[in-house]
Amino acid sequence: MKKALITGITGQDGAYLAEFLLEKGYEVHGIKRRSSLFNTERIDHLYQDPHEKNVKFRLHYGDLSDSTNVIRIIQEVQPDEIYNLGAMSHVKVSFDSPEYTANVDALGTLRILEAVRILGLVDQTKVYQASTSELYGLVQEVPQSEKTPFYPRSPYAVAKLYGYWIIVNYREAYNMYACNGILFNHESPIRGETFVTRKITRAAARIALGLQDKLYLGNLDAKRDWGHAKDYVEAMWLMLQQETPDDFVVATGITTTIRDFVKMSFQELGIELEFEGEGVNEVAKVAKCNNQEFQLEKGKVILAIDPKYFRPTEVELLIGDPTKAKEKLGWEPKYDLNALVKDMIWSDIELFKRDEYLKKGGHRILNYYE
Ligand code: NDP
Ligand code: GDR
Repeated sequence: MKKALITGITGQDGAYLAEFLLEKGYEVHGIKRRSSLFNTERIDHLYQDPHEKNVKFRLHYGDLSDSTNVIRIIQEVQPDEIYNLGAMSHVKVSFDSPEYTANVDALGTLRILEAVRILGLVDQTKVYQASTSELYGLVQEVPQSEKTPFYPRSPYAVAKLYGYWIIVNYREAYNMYACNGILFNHESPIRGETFVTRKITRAAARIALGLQDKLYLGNLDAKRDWGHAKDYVEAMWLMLQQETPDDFVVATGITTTIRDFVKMSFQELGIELEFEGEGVNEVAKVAKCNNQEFQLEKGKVILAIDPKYFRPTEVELLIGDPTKAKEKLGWEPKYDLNALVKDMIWSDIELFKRDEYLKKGGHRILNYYE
């Protein structure tokens, strides 16, 4: 039975990957951070009582900023495959905490590689690194492929650039099986609430259910190549099952503006929007509500711009070329953007129906704007 160690197991991708590997028969170990509240909501359904025999799923307390901890866990687990998904993964927040981001996202990757080397596991342990389309940053060419030059545009992307190259370097220097998955944006119903797609689907559901008035966003013109996280974790695994290690772009090849993602999300609920104004004065109003379950008046402003969500330097256009992953890994995504939006929005409606019920019962429901 193969053993996998996942850093960032409590995150979106970690949760889907853990599920995927357990289904494949792996023994799955994950590193979770200590926090004052439980932070395992995404993986609670996978929990196995560690007191039982033949436990296939185990969590270890740890942090990528702590070399001693990383070395000890890898020594204890002796994994066949390590998936390094742990990171301070929010681009905007990386401008607020640049040093921490560098420590975890850049040096954290080095700590994993060094642990494998120090422990003499180079021939046993394969390493997957969660690299990102943010590496492309300022547009050099489209679509972006494995050969496109990098031009990172945030402390997050600069830290991930180090992660990318240290993986390549350890592969070349020590013959390590180490791969970069250059993954374009991938989303799901368990996407973090402050990433733009989930912020939109949550708000659309809450606005439709009468729990929130308005959604505030930043740059609506940015374009992203969005896929479903479930499809993307399969590509991660495929990268570690090859004869030789290599780096792969994982994307859909289709790009969409944030504005269109907003339109699609409301449309899925039967709400048509019209956008008016420009720049910071742009708003979206309800043009028509075709769903009788939702009480939305024509002309109601449901979206406005808040400049606090603009980034000091923005990545305007991402569109990936997944040809290599399709040809060499045989990877094929199952979800298109429509299916992704459907999955996210109906899951959020389901989630917030509970709040609607509580509100009707007189309970106070917070208005989220993040
Ligand atoms: P999430 O933000 O959902 O999850 C990040 C995970 O990293 C969480 O488990 C988090 O723990 C953990 N983490 C954060 N800081 C540390 C630390 N100091 N030590 C150990 N673990 C830490 O990200 P995603 O699941 O969306 O992304 C997974 C990886 O893929 C990340 O590295 C991200 O940068 C990268 N990526 C993501 C893409 C996407 O579109 N989703 C695209 C390309 C790359 P906690 O739950 O405690 O916060
Ligand atoms: P990104 O994702 O920065 O691409 O990084 P995010 O969803 O945060 O932003 C996408 C685009 O939307 C614009 N935007 C807003 N973004 C947020 N978060 N909140 C807003 O209110 C808002 N309004 C407009 C942004 O300016 C941006 O252009 C994600 C992360 O998962 C990274 O870890 C990963 O590496 C990349 O995807 C690929």
